[in-house]
Amino acid sequence: MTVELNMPKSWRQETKPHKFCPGCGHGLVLKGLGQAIDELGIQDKVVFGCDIGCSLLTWDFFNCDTVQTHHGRTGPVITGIKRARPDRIGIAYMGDGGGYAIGSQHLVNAAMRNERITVIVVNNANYGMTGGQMAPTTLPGMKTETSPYGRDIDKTGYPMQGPEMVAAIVREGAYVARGTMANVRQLKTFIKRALENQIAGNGFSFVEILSSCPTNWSTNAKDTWNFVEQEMPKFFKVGELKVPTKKEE
Ligand SMILES: Cc1ncc(C[n+]2csc(CCOP(=O)(O)OP(=O)(O)O)c2C)c(N)n1
Ligand code: SF4
Repeated sequence: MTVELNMPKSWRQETKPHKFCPGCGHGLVLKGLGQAIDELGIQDKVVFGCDIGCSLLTWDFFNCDTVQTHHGRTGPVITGIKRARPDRIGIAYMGDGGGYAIGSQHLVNAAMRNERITVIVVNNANYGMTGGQMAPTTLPGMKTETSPYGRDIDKTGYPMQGPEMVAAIVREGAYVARGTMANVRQLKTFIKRALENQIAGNGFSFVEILSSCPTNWSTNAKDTWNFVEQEMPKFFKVGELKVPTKKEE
């Protein structure tokens, strides 16, 4: 019996199975992204940039031009490529540590400049690759390697809300949304709309995806799913925050 592989065409089949831990959300996010690339027929135009952190495991993930960057610097690298080659579709893919901690100034400035790129931030509420330290997105009371008694919001503040911040500073023409791995069809739709916004030349597009890290959360399958589906949306509201209404002047 032959088993038919259900993989996006834009995935590199010879590098699968992928390298993420079992139960990791990155795989589902990348499935949605791969399907969006397939449906838009843009595989030959995409330049995919991945960060340091577990996103770097995507350096050989797609049959697309790919660049792996310094931690937090994927946005500037993809911005440079897009400015040099406006005909390309630039995708900057990173974790919440890369996007909201070390790379936060790049995210803010790319959004302020309304760069015609698509940024995807995978929010797993911790620094995954380095062993589960507290991230800007760690939930109040959540235990991590560096918050063993739970995140104390009096000392470390509330979780960073990336899409809300980006939506507040972008200009007309930008697209901003938050999806979740608990709804792959919806996350694919959000990523597809973000890419369409770039293709239309409207402006900056930004999608955060709520995602799992069972290895560092130390959760079983049921608790992992519950955390993504029930706990994370209490602080991170899923949906579209900004949809372009007119092309920027
Ligand atoms: C300039 C720099 N600072 C720190 C590090 C160490 N480092 C590697 S991965 C990482 C955290 C990654 O976390 P995140 O961006 O949330 O991605 P995840 O692994 O959770 O997908 C850190 C701090 C680094 N590689 N380079
Ligand atoms: S450490 Fe966490 S984010 Fe990284 S591959 Fe494993 S489960 Fe995924």
